[in-house]
Amino acid sequence: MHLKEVKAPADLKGLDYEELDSLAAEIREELVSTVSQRGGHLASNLGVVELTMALHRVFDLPGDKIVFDVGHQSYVHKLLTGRYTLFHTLRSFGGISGFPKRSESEYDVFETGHSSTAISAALGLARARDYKGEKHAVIALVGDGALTGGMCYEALNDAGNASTKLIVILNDNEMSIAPNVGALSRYLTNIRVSKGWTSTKKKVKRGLNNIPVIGKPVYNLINWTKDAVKSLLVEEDGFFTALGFHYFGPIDGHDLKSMEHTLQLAKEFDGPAVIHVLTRKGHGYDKAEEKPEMFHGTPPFYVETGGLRTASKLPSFGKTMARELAEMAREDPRIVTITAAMPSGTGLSAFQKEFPERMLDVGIAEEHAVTMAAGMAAGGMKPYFAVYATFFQRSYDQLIHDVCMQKLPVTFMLDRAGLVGEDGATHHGVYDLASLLPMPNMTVLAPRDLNELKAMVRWSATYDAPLAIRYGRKSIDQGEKYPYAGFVPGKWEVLEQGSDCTLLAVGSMVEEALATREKLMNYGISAAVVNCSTVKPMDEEMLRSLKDKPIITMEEHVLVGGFGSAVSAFCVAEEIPGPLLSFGIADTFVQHGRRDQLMKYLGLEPGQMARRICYALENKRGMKHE
Ligand SMILES: Cc1ncc(C[n+]2csc(CCOP(=O)(O)OP(=O)(O)O)c2C)c(N)n1
Repeated sequence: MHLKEVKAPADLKGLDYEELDSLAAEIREELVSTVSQRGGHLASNLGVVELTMALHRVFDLPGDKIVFDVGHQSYVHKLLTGRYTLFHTLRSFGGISGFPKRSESEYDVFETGHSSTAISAALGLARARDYKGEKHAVIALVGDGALTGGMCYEALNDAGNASTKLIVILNDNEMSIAPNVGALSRYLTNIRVSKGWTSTKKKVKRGLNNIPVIGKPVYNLINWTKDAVKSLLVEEDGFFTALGFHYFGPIDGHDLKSMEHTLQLAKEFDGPAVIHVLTRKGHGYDKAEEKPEMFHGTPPFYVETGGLRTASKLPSFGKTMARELAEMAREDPRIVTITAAMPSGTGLSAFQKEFPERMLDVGIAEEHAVTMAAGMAAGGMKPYFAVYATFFQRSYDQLIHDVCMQKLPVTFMLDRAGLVGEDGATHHGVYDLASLLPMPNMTVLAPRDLNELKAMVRWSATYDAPLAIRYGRKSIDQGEKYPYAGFVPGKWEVLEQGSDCTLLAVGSMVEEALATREKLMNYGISAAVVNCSTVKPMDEEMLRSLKDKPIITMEEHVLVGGFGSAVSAFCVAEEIPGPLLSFGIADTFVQHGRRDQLMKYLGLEPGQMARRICYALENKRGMKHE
């Protein structure tokens, strides 16, 4: 049977192991080919091909339920649940999502994107089942990286005590995005070693597979199977057992037969069970096996070489920040940086290269990272927590209670603020201002380009209170046309003068405001453009000085609680005219697609904004004439 003939998981059930092997090879080929065009989470999906097939053969979805932690490894599941023909639209505007989506399929029972939620969600589904007197299985598929997140322990603690029937599959590939960290990761290594498993990474012998361009993995299947069955007989006497779970494993996650055997045992077990599965990230595509971190989430690439199809000419905001901090750290021993399992994504690996002992990877633990940073600040250090704006949402109470209330000098470098594009709704960083602006003692900055970011980072070392600097995924350098004049906190920068209205723009929207200004000229409208780089505190003096002309705010953030709202509130309090228009993100979850497509969808493309401004100014004039 070919992959294109698989319409539902039931189609897998009658296949023999030879057919299943060739189906696995086809799945890998499809994964590599589609992700090479669309970008996405390749290495994690290559690692769970057999695991996902085994799950669909042993369990009966959609009656039985699987919750995918993070959900980035759900592509194989999508391919096996009737979405093969749509798979080429992966992560594109209007296409299928890179994460589980309830609206996409009845086989996607719970949506994820942020890490470490699956055990809680699965326990909820299991309890709902029990209340309703139903009998189906509920499974949480969790990576060893995700298991560094605190919610997992709250859920395990609750589930082990409840003795509800629930299966947790721990997909242990020894990697988060980067190599996994922490004491629990060490514990998992100990289990592997004590049960006679050498490091799965070491066990890989790269090479051939029966996929032409992908290469063929070679290892001794017979040994794997024997080991797997043997290890099942060994009772774990440790962490999971202590929490009230029955522990199965470790088993070879690329050996379909032994995995099915274990899943069947767990299916029949009446209580909470953990199955410890060993997989290899990137399995079956040599480039991804060699560089699992790079192929964790990749932009489009060439299959033959693994090289990216388009490489950005500019360094990212994150890398620029990290290099600047490294320079400063040479002189300032107080500076330490923190990441929650994202050293490369945040750019901090550039800092880590020079100061490995001053870059702390705390695991996928954003809440802990914030309070730990607060502790470091209270102890006299100068911590910088670099984190994607969307994952920072996790740390809201820690921000209030541990940082702002005590006015501790923790600096948050909020990356991917704004629309992130293809990762979609769970990943857009559009709620950070709404959480930061109401917070007493908080200062919030947003650079218009890389040069301004550097100046802000320099300045941050002299600042002794909570600070957040937000910047987007798209790198911007305006040095040629708008050379940077120097950062003065609390002072906005007039980039262009104009007599008809003033565009007040934040961060990434400064570039869009300048483009909108050009478009407005075609309508005979002269607009000033102001870079509002200190979002809090606002430049109140400038705002007051603008009261005689219409002002228009622009931000890549939700409208409620964002910059436009803050300007409106100030104007109401001062009894001066508020914004004529506020551009930002409406009250909706924005789906996936290229940033330019999403901006257009939201009416934030410069031509669209110029037209709206033109109508609004005409209406205003019309009202004056009446
Ligand atoms: C709260 C949160 N922080 C950070 C991330 C970014 N992230 C996505 S996947 C991942 C690593 C997950 O590792 P693991 O669970 O072991 O899965 P694997 O990719 O190794 O299969 C991270 C850090 C996230 N999705 N959610």
